[in-house]
Amino acid sequence: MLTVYSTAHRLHHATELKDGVLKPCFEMPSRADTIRARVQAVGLGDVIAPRAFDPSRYARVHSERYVRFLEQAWGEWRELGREHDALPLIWPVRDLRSDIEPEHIDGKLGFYAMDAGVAITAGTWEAVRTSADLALTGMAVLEAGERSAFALCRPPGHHAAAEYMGGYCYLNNAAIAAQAGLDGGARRVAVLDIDFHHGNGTQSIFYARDDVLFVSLHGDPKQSYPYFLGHRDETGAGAGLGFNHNYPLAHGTDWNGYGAALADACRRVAAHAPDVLVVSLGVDTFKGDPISHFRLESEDFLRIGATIAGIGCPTLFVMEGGYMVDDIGVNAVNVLCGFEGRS
Ligand code: OKP
Ligand code: ZN
Repeated sequence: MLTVYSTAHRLHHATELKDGVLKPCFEMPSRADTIRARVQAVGLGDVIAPRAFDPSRYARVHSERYVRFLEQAWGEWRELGREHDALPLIWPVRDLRSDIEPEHIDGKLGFYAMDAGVAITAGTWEAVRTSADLALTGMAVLEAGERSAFALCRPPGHHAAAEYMGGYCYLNNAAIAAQAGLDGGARRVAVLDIDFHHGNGTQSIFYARDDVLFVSLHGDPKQSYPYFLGHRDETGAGAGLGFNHNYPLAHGTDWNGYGAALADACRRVAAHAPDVLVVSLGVDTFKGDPISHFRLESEDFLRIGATIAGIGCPTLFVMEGGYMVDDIGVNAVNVLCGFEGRS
């Protein structure tokens, strides 16, 4: 399996507001480099650089003004003489108006963010757009005839929706790749999200559409971030009714509960008969993850890969979360090895 990787991710290393304190993000550069090292250690396949795509490709699933905001936010912040990471501090909840884009950067940050886990720094845009380009390059690899590819994206993407960032995510790499698959001729695409956290952004982007099936296994939003989406009764809207399926699972879920839910989720994906499958690959379901609450063991990730392979469809793996840096290399690559029938 080819891996698409770039060192550009290192340009993004930010702080987040966590437990009331400004701290370095758990989503840190060593994550991607740990996974890349494991890809090479097991001889998964060649590591290739991404092609550069035009931002109009990102605007197939995001609004143009949101993409422009991401590109310009750091400059606007710096014009005010600020040097620390740009973070939002006010949000248009419920009866506040969200139909008018503010002009001031402080207003824009709140307008385009769902939480304070998405700092913008000097290198953020370059890292973010390269991350999306990794996913687009991965989709191009499949279109060239490969059965699978691994886009080693960082920052991740699945919390980012058409017009907002959140949870370490800025551009939705998986959604951008899924849309590229359709634009390249696929008639049906599925996105299977196995990150511990619900992929609210991906769900939101495709919620009213029947050409992209979204299926997600995640910590129950009653107990887990992102709290405000990911319940079982969210099954799609309009033409998209029946094309969204959530499997909220309780804290403490181990392979017993997880394996059964995954088998059911994969049956649904196979029934959609996708021309291409995008997997939002998070390994924060691991028992030792510092910010998540499932109990999967490293060997379970081999089983996940084998179960996904059973769908029998060209598959693009897009890296999402996973925060215990020492183990995420083994766990992420175990999914890919399991998919290939290796142990
Ligand atoms: C991203 B991915 C708010 C941040 C709360 C965010 C967790 C994001 C997980 N200050 N924590 O799905 O692994
Ligand atoms: Zn996650």
